[in-house]
Amino acid sequence: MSDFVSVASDGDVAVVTIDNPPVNAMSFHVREPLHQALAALRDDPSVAAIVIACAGRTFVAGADITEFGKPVQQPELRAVIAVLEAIAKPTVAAIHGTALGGGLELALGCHFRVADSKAKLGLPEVKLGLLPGGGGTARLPRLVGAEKALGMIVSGAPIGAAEALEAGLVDAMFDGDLLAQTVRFASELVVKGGPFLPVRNRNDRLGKADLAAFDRQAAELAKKARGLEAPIACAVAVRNAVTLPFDETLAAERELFLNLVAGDQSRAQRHLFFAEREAAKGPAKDLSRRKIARVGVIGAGTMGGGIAMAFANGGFPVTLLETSEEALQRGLATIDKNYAVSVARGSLAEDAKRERLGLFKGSTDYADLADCDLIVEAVFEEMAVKQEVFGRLDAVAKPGAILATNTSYLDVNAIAASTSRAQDVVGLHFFSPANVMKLLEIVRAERTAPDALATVVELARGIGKVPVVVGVCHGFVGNRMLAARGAESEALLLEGATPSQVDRVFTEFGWPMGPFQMGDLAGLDIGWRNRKARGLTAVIADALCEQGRFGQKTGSGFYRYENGSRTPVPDAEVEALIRAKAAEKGTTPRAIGADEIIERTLYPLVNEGAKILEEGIAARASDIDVVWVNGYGFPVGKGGPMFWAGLEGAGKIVERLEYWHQHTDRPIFQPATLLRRFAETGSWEAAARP
Ligand code: T1G
Repeated sequence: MSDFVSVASDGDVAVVTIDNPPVNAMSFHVREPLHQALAALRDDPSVAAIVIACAGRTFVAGADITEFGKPVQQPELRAVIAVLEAIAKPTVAAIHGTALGGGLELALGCHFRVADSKAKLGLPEVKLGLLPGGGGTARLPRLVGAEKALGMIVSGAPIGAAEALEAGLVDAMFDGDLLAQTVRFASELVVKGGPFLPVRNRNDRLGKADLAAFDRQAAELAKKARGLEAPIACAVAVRNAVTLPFDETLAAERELFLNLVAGDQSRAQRHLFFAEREAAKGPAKDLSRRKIARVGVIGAGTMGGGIAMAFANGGFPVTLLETSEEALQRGLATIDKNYAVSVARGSLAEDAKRERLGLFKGSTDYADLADCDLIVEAVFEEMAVKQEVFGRLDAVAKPGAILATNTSYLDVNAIAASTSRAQDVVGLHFFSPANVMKLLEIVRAERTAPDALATVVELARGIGKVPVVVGVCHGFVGNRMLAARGAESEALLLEGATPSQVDRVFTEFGWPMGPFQMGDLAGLDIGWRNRKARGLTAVIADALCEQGRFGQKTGSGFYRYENGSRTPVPDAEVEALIRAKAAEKGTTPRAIGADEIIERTLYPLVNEGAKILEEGIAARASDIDVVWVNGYGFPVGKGGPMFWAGLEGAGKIVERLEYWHQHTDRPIFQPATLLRRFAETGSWEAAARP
């Protein structure tokens, strides 16, 4: 056999075990021996049934994503499944862990599937800009029906074993020794006798498909695609299962798959898949980790409450500290309400809510933080306030406790300097709402100890965050680049663009919303306060704030929001204000095209990313992509600003930045040296080589 596929016999049941750590991906070195083993077992008269199982922590978690974009090595997964499905003897997949993508498709090639009760099953290919390419779009609908299959494949979300059993995707669910019970399941099939119907021949669920309902569901899902091709292709492929013969469905699936896998969107999404994992590796794996048993959070406001929930959601006991009992109770009440909303939505069970709330301990006394292993402050964003808090923490925290600041911008070195333990200080920049947003910028200060850093990186993954280690500068990676992206916003308005025109260019690019809508959502008063603190002005945004137009929270900002609606309505008053401010500046409005808007917002975004790389604030370009996709809604189909720069053409970006630099002399348009090198070399890695 091979190191990756072995065969053992348990009576007349053959057990094929795949062993390809870490996730049993269906790599070529698995497909080839598996294909051979199945053919041999098919022809072996002593074998009455076949079980396919996996060693390690999971059943096959998919095709090997690293193989995409390279020449295909035969046998392909589809050929392996075809051999499997043609076997007349009963075949059973023993599923534990996560049977995903090509892994679930392999299992669909069996007559039966049995699952450990904690297993998950799904077809997440859409998250890679693909669709199931191993027959999943033809076989899954035959087991669970077209509409359930459509939802699973277009969302890419896995389902649990119990739901899979209920839906008909698995035939039995076990606890305990999965393999032994699967072998017994297979032996009983032998006794019962066949014939055993392959999935491809099961058409009864399809016959009941309500195509009109299916099309309505597909149309609803298409609205959320936001320019992504894969969700649309997934719906087409699943619909084919209802309307076409099996083999034609497979052929159509193959064509759709080949089109997607070669496209920029899938390349971008596969880039992000590996980029997130690369970023989460943080410092070297071999560093020791500090034990984190209890977390303290200072501040029970929006950020502090969200951060506390993020840790409680990860199972950590949390001590939540506020300055007064009234503020503390208000914060705890908000947390309770947030969990209640999740329960009402059905995304959290009532007992889970009680369990999580049971993890909270409220206090107004710093001394109560003495038993915390990690303490995160989320107090007012002012250096003096933060330094006072850290000074007090230095006095009460136990030795070795990690002291983290949630600052969005401030110098973590200066905060660390207000303690006697700078080696224990790190930044944990959560994004609001902290219990929801995935991104966590982990700020490595000059003296942050490597083991402290490694501890919080691993902890971040453990609570479901996407960690990116960043260096100290004003705004770290995300907010510093956000400032560059927004630097021209006022100029664009004064020169003739309208807020809705700029926002429309962004949404057509694939952003969930544009900068002006985003400002209204977050609250214009936040930027206004920051500008005043730094002696800066923004004539239009300041004027709006002076009129009390803070955005959605006040019913108007750059847009009007009627009767509490969140729908932005262009406001003639705002456009008149813009015209008046332009006249004061002697600026004559002109027509501004979409290209110019992109060049004056997204090109500076890329350029600032290049400067951040040059300064070592980010370790790699893909980290910056992870920040922007997970923290700011950069469209996944474009892979993040640094990946997109390659799609857009770095040479073109440099040329246009030079043009705007000549016309405005503004520093954000001065092309970074590393961007020029990227234009010459074609990759950020090559550009960074001396
Ligand atoms: N191919 C190659 N490497 C993979 C991989 C895959 N499918 N899945 C994971 N890895 C690597 C990953 O890069 C990391 O490597 C290590 O395994 C641990 O992963 C034909 C076309 C299974 C839920 O999309 O969702 O099948 O960083 O850190 O958090 O229709 O991995 O250690 O060097 O994520 O425990 C469809 C992708 C593929 C599933 C485990 N399948 N994987 O999560 O570990 S396309 C997927 C995951 C396909 C067919 C189509 C997760 C996981 P390194 P990890 P984890």
